[in-house]
Amino acid sequence: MRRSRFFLPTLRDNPKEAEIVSHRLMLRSGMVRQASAGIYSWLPMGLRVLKNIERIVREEQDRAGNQEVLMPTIQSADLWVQSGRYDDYGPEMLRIKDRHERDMLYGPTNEELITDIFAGAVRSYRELPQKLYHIQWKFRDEVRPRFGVMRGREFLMKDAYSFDLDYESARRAYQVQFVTYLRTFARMGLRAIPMEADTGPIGGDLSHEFIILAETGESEVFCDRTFLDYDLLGREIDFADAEAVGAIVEDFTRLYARTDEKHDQAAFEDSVPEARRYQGRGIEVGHIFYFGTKYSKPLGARVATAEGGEAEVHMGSYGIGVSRLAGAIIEASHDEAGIVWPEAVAPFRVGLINLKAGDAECDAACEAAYGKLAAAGVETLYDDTEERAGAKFAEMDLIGLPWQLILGPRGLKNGLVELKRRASGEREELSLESALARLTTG
Ligand code: 5CA
Repeated sequence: MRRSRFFLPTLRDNPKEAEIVSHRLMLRSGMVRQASAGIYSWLPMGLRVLKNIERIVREEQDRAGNQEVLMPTIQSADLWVQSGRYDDYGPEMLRIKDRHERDMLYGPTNEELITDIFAGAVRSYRELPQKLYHIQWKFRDEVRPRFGVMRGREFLMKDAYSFDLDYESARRAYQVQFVTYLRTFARMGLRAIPMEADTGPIGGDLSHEFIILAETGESEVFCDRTFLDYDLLGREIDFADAEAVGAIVEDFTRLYARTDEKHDQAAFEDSVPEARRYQGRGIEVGHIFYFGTKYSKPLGARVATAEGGEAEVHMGSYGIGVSRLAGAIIEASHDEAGIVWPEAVAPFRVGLINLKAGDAECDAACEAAYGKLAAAGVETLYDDTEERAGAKFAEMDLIGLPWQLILGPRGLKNGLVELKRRASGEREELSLESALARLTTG
């Protein structure tokens, strides 16, 4: 993509309404624009990141044997009346009437709808287990939408649902999602710690929130600092091996880690030596629940059992805040100059800077480099504009692409270009061929 053509409305100054760094940087780097309170448009730069996050979430859900569906954003109120949540959900739910005066709503989550789909299709224990997920926009009329996409009213969520014959099998499904979450967040360069959590309006008695430690987080958390040295699972997992999966969950739930609703100061002090106690704030990027028959009972999700009877299925639901993650990753990865994107979610891998646009030799070298990167499938933002060098550097640092490839007439005379790693700030002078070789491998 050529910078001169790219729709990238960056801001020089800090927008006043943004209280936290990720919100400031998302606005300044032209990723999103607010449409109304807690509702955002995603501009090209932001959408590229959102899609990368979504792709990782999808790949990991698929890998663990979940099947993707797509349910609508607008739901009929009927199922919610049946489950008893139509009244429970209160003013957070956006209620709508259609032209026939029927009660509809913009889904804040999908337990009811998915349970109804399941109940209409599955009759026998032989068809279990089932694991379905979708990635869809949700709406919650939050009391205090704030921090940009971190607490929006409209937000993108991955929600998965599991259906099992009994508790034991449902617990395995829960554990597989638990481990899948560790992998998913690790791939985004995040250290997300699973913490015992309250179940809120979703309900149930077993639940973990996945939390990134950050002072700007909205959750108050208490945990053992040992987590900060944990290998959070970049490695491959055999999900068919229930014992191996169970062992990982065991390993991660052994240490004290709880959100404030579940916190017990005496237990914390008993189990964690003072020097290892972390008490601070965190960002909830995922939340998983086991809630047994809470929805299958009222919505009639029953299957025939091997013994000739009938049983309500045991369910769990598993959420990831896909749009919130865009902000959370920035909270975890930035410096004074701007965003530092981890490779896996970066909107482009390389920023190619032409230090003297209009200079025939420099233009030709940049065009050649741009062509080679494109041919190798390396996503590149080519700054071909006539801005000053200083402004180009500042903007590249702000938007945080992992690599900067810098070409100027002075270096080119000696056959040299500059390669800068955004994360470390390390710069190296080398030949264009060596630089391209570096960027097109790995
Ligand atoms: N049905 C369950 C699991 S599928 C559920 O809705 N869980 S949740 O309420 O915890 O939401 C799942 C995830 O969505 C949260 O962990 C959080 O990362 C994200 N999320 C929740 N509310 C918002 C919001 N207002 N703005 C942005 N992300 C949100």
